[in-house]
Amino acid sequence: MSAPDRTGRAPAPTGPLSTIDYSERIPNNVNLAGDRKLQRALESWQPKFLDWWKALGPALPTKDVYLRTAIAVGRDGWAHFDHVPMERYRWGIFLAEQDPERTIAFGQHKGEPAWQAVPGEYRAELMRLITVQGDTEPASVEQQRVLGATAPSLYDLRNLFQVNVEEGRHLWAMVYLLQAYFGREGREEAEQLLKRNSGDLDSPRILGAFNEETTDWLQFFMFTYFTDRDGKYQLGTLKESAFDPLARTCEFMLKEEAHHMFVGTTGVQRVVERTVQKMVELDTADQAVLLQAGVIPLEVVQKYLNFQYSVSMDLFGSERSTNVAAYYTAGLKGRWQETRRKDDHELHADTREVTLVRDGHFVQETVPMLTALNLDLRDEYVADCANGVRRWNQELENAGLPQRLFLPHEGFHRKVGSYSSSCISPDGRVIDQAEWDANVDSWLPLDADRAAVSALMVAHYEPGEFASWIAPPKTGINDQPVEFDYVHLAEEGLTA
Ligand code: BYC
Repeated sequence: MSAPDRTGRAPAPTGPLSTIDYSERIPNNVNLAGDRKLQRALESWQPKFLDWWKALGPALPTKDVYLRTAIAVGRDGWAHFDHVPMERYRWGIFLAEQDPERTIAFGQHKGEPAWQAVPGEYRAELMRLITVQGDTEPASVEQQRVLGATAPSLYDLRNLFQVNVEEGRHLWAMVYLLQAYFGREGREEAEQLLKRNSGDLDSPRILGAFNEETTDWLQFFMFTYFTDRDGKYQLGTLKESAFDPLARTCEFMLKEEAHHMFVGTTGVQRVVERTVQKMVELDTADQAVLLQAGVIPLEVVQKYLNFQYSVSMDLFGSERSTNVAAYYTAGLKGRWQETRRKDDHELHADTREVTLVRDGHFVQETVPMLTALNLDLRDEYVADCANGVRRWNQELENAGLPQRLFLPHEGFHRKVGSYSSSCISPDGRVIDQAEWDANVDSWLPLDADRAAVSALMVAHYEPGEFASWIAPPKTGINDQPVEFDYVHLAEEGLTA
């Protein structure tokens, strides 16, 4: 049984309810019907969400899309695939099953039972973490709003929309927590999540990367590779949270997140595959010739990679952060795979080296481990990012080409943390402003690069057809053929 929280409200989750109740207006496995007040609050938020979706969600008019919908949270068979009109997608509230024996794995409350209610002393911090997480979800949908107009295929269009509806559901997940556990303030925060907008000068999204434009599909693939991967790691730390409803929510979100990163990994890989084919066929690496031949030159792919990787690195916060130390000690946010770590899970005596820039040189400083936990997480992320790059380079290696893509140095183009006041080249040299200015055009996408990429982005809406700049995938979605009619456009969409 869940204990009432300190706002006096009874939180909804009552235990494992593996099957999701689709008879409800808001599908859920948290027994929403048993909490009328919460149900009313969510039902009054629902039309605002739908208005937001209509105004700032996918712009391309569609009849229906072959989408995955969560139907259960158990280990097997959690998803159902079918053509559904997007505005009738069953966004809902799904938590992973509860482990009634779960105890807190780290921090000063280690060993105590996981919390089913919000402890008053951590209310503000928990609400902040949930709000930041919630803010990113609709932001990404806003960023990707216009991409449908230039989709390279129906397969890719469907993947874009799948990512969009699931980010919408992740917003629901955070709104549920805010409304169920944080009273009036939580309801107000839930409203704000729809009012801040990506790139809005007066009311921007909270974190930097979520105010950048997603200009084209190459950037979308880089976003789902690098930025969604930050999502994976941040959700992985919140999945360890002592606050059990947050942990269970994030655990289920991570299931959906895997497909988003698949879209990024395979998307970039298919771009590289096409470029490599043309490089071999035409025996050239010349950018202008390759663009003329309808593919994206590797230098441009590298610039997009440099950009998205560096803004995503900023999402981990500072290398030295008292915030993260406090979150960890309180039990709000753990480490990646906390329970598999072989240490005392309190870390008071531990230290680690952090790289800083001093007088134009990299220096190492030893800091308490607790304050370096953003870096601990970022290191896991960097190692994971490198795997995809290796996979992309395999295309080049297989074709016998000498060029390689690479992750720029962790200090390159940073706005947050210890590198943010220095100029650092992609190959990891501290340089002066003049050298930065002289070279930045070859490191980050120029307007001209984005324009050249955009010029290639012509929509392909015939089943099985693909744009020149991207190879078809090896297999379709859910065992359907690649040439399946994944999306039925509305009449207006066809002429868009
Ligand atoms: N931009 O101590 P610091 C996802 C702020 S993505 C702007 O260095 P801290 C998704 C910071 O808020 C995952 N501001 O860092 C992906 C703080 O401000 P306050 C999203 C930034 O607090 C794709 C101040 O600077 N989830 O799910 O240890 C599609 C000093 O901060 C930035 C989360 O992030 C920035 N980049 O860590 C869809 C998890 N970085 O509080 C979805 C929840 C820092 O002093 N959030 N600041 O006013 C957190 O755990 C932490 O807030 C952060 C920052 C990791 C973001």
